[in-house]
Amino acid sequence: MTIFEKRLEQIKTEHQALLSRPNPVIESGSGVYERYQFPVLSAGHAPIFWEYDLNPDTNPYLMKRFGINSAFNAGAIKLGGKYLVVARVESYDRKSFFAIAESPNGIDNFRFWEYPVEMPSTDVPDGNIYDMRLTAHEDGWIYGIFCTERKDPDARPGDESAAIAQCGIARTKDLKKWLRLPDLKTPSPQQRNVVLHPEFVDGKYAFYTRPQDGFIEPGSGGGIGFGLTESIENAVIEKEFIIDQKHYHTVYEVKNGQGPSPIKTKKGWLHLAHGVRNTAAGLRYVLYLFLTDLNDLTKVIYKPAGYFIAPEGEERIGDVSNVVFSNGWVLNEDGTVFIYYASSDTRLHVATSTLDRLLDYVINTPADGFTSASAVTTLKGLINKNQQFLNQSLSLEI
Ligand code: M1P
Repeated sequence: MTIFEKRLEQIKTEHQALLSRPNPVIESGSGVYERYQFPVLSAGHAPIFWEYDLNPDTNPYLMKRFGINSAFNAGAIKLGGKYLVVARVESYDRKSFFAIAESPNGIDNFRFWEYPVEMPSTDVPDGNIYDMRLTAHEDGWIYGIFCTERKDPDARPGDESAAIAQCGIARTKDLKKWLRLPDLKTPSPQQRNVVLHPEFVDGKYAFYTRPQDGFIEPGSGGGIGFGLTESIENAVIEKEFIIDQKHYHTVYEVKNGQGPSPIKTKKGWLHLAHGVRNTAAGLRYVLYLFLTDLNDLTKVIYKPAGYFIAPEGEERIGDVSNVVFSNGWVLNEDGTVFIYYASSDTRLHVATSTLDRLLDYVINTPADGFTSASAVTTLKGLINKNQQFLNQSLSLEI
C-alpha cells in the first residue's frame, strides 16, 4: 500500500464516522432548552474533496491543499423537509465564505453540499463575507442578509486590519442561485448583524440593524436598531431607532446584536440576540432572548435578565474564545425550535426547545434591575415564594 492509499483509507473512515455520528441529547440543564453532546458542524465536516488533491500523481503524500479552519455562525431554514444551514466557513487563509450543509433531522448527519455558495459581488468587490441571516419574506423570496467587509480606504498607513463592515443583501428561491442586490445604506459608518424582518411594516421592508462607529469598537452605537426602507432593490434606511440598548453592568454592556430573524408568536415577536461584556480575559459573548410587541415592533415588552445560553465546556475554547453566537433557528410545525449557535468562532451546535417553553422563559423570568441589590431582592423573592415547599415531603434537602 502506498502512503497515499493508506492515508486516504484512514481519512475516509474517520470522515464517515464523524458525519454519521449520532448526537445524543444532554437532558440536564436550565429546563429552557436541551444541549447536545457534539457540534453539528465543524471544519472536520468539510468534504474530503474540498481539502485534498485526490490525484496520487500530483499529491503523493495526500496533503491538504486547501485547509478548512472552521465552520460556524450559520443561518438556518427548513426547506422541503430538510434542515439547511448556511455556514460561515473559514479556510486556512482566513477568508470566510458561505457553504450550505443539510441534515434530515436538524440534530446530526449534516453534510455540506458539493460546492460552496458563489455569492455575486456588487460594483465594489467584497473582501470578506460572513454571518448570513436567512429570512423567508412574505414577498416570496428567501433573503440572505450578511456582513460584507472591505478594507478601510482611510486606514493609517501600516494598518492592515481596519475594515468597513456593511450589510450585503442577496435573494434566492432555493439557496442555489443567488441574486445580489445593492448593499443596505444607513446613516451609520459601520453595520454588522443586520437582519430582515419577515413581514412588511406599513408596506415597507423592515430591518434590524447594529450601527457602530468603528470596525470593532461600537463607540456611540452598539444597540439593536430598527429602520424601514421603501425598496429592497435599492435599500436605504434614513433613520434608525435603537430598540434594545446596550446597558451598563449587564451581559450586553459593550455591544449587542440581533441573532436570526424573529419568530412571530401569539404573545409577540420572539428575538434571539447576542450580548457582549468586557472581562480581564477579553470579550465574552452570550445569547439572550426578548419579546417585542406584535403591533409595535420597536417596543420591547419582555426581557429576562442575563443570558439564555453562555459558552460551556469545550464551547469556551476556539479561535475567539468565550463566545457563543447565533444567527439561525428553525421553528418546526410541531412547535419545537432548533437553535443553531456557534461556539468560539469555531464550530456549530444545536439546542432544542419549544415555542411554549421559550415564551414561558421570556415572560416569567425576572427582568434586570441593573444593580447587585436588585439581584438580591429578586433572589429573596424567589426564596420566600419557595418557603411553602421547603417542608413538604418532596422538598429538596437544604
Ligand atoms: O468574534 C465574535 C463575533 O464578533 C462579531 O460580532 P459583533 O459584531 O457583535 O462583535 C462578528 O464578527 C461575529 O462573526 C463573531 O462571531
